[in-house]
Amino acid sequence: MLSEPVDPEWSDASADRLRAIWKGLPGWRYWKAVNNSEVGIWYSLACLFFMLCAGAMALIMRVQLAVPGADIVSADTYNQLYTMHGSAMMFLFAVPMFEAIAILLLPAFLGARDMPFPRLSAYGFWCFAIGGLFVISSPLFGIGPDGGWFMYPPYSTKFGGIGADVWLLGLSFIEVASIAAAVELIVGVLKCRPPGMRVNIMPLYAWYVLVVGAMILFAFPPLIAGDLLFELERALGWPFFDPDRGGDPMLWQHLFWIFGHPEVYIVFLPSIAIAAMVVPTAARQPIVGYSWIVLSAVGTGFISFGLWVHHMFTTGLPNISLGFFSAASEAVVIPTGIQLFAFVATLLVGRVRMSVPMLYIAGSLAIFTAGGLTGVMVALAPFDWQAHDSYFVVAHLHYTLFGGMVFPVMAGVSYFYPFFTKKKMSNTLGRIAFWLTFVGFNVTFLPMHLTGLMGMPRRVFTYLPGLGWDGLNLISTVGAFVMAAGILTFVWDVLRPKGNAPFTERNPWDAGTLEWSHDVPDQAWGVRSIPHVVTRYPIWQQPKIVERMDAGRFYLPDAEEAKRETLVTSILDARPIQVMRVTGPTWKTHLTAAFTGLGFILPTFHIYWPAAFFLLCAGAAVIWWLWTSTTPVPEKDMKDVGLGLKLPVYASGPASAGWWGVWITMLGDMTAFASLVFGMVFFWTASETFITDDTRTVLLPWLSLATLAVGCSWALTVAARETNRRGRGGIAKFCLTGAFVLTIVGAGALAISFWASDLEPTTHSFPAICGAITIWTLAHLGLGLTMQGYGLAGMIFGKLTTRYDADLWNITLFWHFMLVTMAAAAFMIGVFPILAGEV
Ligand code: HEM
Ligand SMILES: [Cu+2]
Repeated sequence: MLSEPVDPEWSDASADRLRAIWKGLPGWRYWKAVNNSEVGIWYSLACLFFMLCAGAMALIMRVQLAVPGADIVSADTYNQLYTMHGSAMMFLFAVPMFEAIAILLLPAFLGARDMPFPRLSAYGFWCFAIGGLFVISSPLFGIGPDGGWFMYPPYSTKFGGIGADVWLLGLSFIEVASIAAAVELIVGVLKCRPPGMRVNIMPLYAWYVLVVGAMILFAFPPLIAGDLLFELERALGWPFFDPDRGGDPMLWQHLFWIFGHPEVYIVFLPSIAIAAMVVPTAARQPIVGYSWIVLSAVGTGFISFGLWVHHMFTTGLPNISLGFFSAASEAVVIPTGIQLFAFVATLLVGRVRMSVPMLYIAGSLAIFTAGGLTGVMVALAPFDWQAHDSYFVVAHLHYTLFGGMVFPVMAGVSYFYPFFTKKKMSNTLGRIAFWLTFVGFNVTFLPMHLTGLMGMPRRVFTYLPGLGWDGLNLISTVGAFVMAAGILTFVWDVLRPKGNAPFTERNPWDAGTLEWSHDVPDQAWGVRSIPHVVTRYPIWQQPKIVERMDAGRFYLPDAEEAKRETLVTSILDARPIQVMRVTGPTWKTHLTAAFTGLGFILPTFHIYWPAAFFLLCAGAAVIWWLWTSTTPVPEKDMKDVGLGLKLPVYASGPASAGWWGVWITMLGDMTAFASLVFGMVFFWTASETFITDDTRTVLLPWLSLATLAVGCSWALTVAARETNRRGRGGIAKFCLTGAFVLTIVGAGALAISFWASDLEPTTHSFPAICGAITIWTLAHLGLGLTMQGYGLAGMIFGKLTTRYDADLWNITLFWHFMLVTMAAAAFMIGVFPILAGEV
């Protein structure tokens, strides 16, 4: 069947229909786009912009440090500069750059037409852009955060103007967007692969996206929970980190580094993923040790969550923890080593072409290995006691970040550039940029090892002459400018207009993976038809595949109903299960992002009521957006997708991508909640005065009522789904109404149990953490209530029926997690204090 010729007339007509529906809008309406190709480009350019800002701040710091006693900037400005430099590089460049590139590339790797939830990525991008501009511009107005990129209390809870609020609220806002993108990427990898692409043949890049997405899901929520506690302390005086009132600044350090260490790997693994795509192409040889690489990537992901304490070696922890975390930190060398060795092996067995991308990969391997070696040094606690907070650490972290992130990203950009723009970057400029950056980098950071060992502390705005640091600092500053020249050359080559340059051929590097099947010049539809893939390097290993894709021989070659469509397949073996209709251009996402932005940014200036109002508006905008676009009732049940296959157009429950989206989001949500619970247990183990004989607790009868009501509300929600499924719509409506009422009762009782009790959160960490858990649970009840109302409205207005019940499945899924949250909250604030202190 595959080899039959296609009717040319049909082929042209169907191509026209596809083009029409995927085409972007002209003029200013271009900005309504939600396609992964548009959003991905904006996202990457925004990250690049933030990177350049943060780099400029670094140059100012280097000028200030060039000679002893300089006064280019004041101490106060210097503090803001390094804080913003570090924070922006990590939160506005390293992580979002990964997500931007992944959003841009992933569908192409998978032969999909778009990401599963295009509007979600657009929303995430606009949130990121608003929040990022707000945070990065704060030093211009002198209100930048100045507590360092890890914001340790007590300094940051007590001093520093509103800078800490800018950091906490601005970055939390961005972290939410990062999690949204991670959810989308995970669902993309799990559910949007082409038919036949079992997990064990998917491109390594997709594996890394999956691992890193999962890491973001478990690493960011503890930080968000920490931000919440921090902001409650700053705004309302709840003493989580104040030892005078039973708090403990170490809790912040734990929550921060439970995020902060995996963050290092969140930054590093996606870059390894780029190497995993460039290396086989450069060696013209499938990657050596595919399964080993996958196992090591997953292993690195796991181990990286067990290392955070190595950032706290100097805080006076017990020796047993030092030993354990030191050993674990050394252990991560093994999976990292395996991945690097697999690349080296591939290069050894292949015939390597030293293309520009390969040059950057080689540079990255060299620099990262050097950074890894100093990592092995600082992972030894006794060495770290000496090197901690010195320039040795600054040198170490930049070696890992440049080797593990900046160079691979440069490799990726020059490698994929022809894929995005159909033009090539200049070979000469590429090599000049590489050598300037590489040499400049080493001239800047190599001497810092020495300045550090000679005792220069990090985060100082100046130093005295005659300490032996002068010459080394001057060299570092000169090197920084050489490196800046290299990076600017590279950026110029990326951005310079290439109007006259000819289009490149289609697969300029002779790569084997699916993304290079894209047509030249590019079409917004991505692939002309979605292929059946049975090998790891289809272009190398499945003859004629590109030709047949182009001819529209495979799946979804047409857009008969003028809808944007892509295939959904099963998780392990990629059996086709649904034709998913994805959403198109809109302004709703911008509106929602603007409201969300105001809701986060206004509290920075201590403007609370308008902020609450705008958050409500954001909620309303989300409802409007979901109501008008997600899971619409289709005009027909089944659709012929080509090659004789008929698939349903609608799916609900575990077959649908949306259900998985909710599931994965809730995993992140539970992680944040678990971090609050961790906080409570931490206080209890760390302080003897946390629960004492005269500790008072919440009102237990009201708490019990709340738990009971929420439990019943959950049961009724499940009952609504089941009765609806069996065609008993009337009963279902009745159940859901009952659930709605019970949720209100439960939330009310929970609020009373805390606020009518004697607990006064500002007095001590115990009432404060109980209050935080109560607020968290109440907020979720509010969300659960909204969902129940949404479902009810859906039933009344015919959007939700027996057959089309995806929303109800998703609502019920949320409620499973709601039940767990409520039960755990009730246990922690009601039962645990009694067990723990015999109160
Ligand atoms: C353009 C080249 C860069 C230069 C010249 C540079 C320079 C510096 C300097 C001098 C410091 C120490 C400030 C101090 O302790 O007083 C620093 C800190 C830092 N840099 Fe960079 N950097 C560069 C690129 C990067 C990149 C690409 C990243 C991450 C992806 C990064 C992440 C950090 C972090 C996390 C800190 C710690 C900030 C803190 O102490 O709170 N830097 N950088
Ligand atoms: Cu670490």
